Amino acid sequence: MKTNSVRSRERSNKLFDSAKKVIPGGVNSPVRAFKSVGGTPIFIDKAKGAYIYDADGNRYVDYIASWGPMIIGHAHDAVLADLTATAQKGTSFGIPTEMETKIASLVTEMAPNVDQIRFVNSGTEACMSAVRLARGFTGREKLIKFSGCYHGHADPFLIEAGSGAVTFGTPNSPGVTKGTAKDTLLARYNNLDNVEQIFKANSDEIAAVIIEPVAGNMGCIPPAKGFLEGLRNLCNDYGALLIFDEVMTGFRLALGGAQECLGINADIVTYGKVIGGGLPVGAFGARKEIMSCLAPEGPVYQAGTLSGNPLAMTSGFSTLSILKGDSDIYSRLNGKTEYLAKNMAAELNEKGVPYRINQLGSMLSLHFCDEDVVDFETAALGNNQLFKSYFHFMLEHGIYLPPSAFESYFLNDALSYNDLDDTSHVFREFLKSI
Ligand code: KE4
Repeated sequence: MKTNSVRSRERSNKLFDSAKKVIPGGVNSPVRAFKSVGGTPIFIDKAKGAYIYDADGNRYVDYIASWGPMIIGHAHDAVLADLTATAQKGTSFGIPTEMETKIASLVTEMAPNVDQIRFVNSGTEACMSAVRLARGFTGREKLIKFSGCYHGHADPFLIEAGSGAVTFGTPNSPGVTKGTAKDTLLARYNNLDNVEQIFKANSDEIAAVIIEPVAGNMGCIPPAKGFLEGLRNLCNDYGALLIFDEVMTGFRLALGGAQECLGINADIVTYGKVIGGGLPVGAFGARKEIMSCLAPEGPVYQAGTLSGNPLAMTSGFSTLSILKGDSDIYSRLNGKTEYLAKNMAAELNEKGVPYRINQLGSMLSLHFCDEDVVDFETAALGNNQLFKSYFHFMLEHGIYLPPSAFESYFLNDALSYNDLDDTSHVFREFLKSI
């Protein structure tokens, strides 16, 4: 086994000290600060394929892929070539470009039940815009979301959100007004009766249900059998729109994302991450009847200076084209993820450590608990102390995992079976050490 035991991390530590002087917490997104696992974050210098390299020159096998976008691997030659060519022609105009139509056409071809798409600059923007559109289209105000699901940091979502907010144990963020919070109703993931109760109590007031069709912000949690179908039927019965937040699952689980993979059509779908191929892109799409309500065609306002930016559109178009042109990529990605899950389970069974591994497609999470992890409450039962030791042991041996038990792994196509075997071997060493 090639152990990439990490040498010094001195330069990362120095960079973190400098960053903290001028950036809150030294990071531009909280989960990067390692607060839930402790220790000091590494600073990345470069990346290529399946590997990231920190400021001290240490190499890591990367299992977060920038939290999803780098599905075809880091610094892909074809994407870089397209980006370089685009950049030579200018980087931003605030005027329409043909590339926006090209990627919109490609996405509407790939995404089931989406006639039109509007590009924005983040998953948060996509989700907040989708909720405003649903409220404008239905004339209703209330929103149902699920405990543990994360849809970005817009006010309507920071009501017991997953991901960073849960990791910090502050489910309701200060700054979110009571007025906002009253319009967001919380349901339990994979609990259809609970959702039906909420609908009954708020029957004609609910504009939309927003959900991660495969949750990735409380670890990876697939929908229970019949759950999404039940949501679809409840939305039909009560005249509410079903919003699939596919920021994580879009173009990852299949070309057509969770809608294709799980065979359920939402009314509005949001995208991020993979759709930008590593540049800042979010998007939301729906059938024309709904999208025609958006300004400038309709009254629901939404805008953005850098929306449809040429570089971001090029990066997304190039990435999506590679995915579309490679008929084998999803079976490769899924096969690698299943292989890793199987080998980790074998190590855990041999050691006799209680665990659950949730996996769907190229999303995976390991939970140190002896109950099935099916919602936020069961995800919170994990042994976080053990998770911290696991995270740091793997990091010290050149394996970069999500620095929180409430996150999913995102495998990328550049990972080799040797990388996966090295990961399992390091994992075995970790289990021996406890
Ligand atoms: P952004 O605004 O971070 O681009 O997207 C928000 C978002 C929306 N919906 C889902 C399902 C998401 O997972 C996200 C963001 N995901 C987190 C990872 N759990 C981003 C990492 C971070 O916050 O730094």
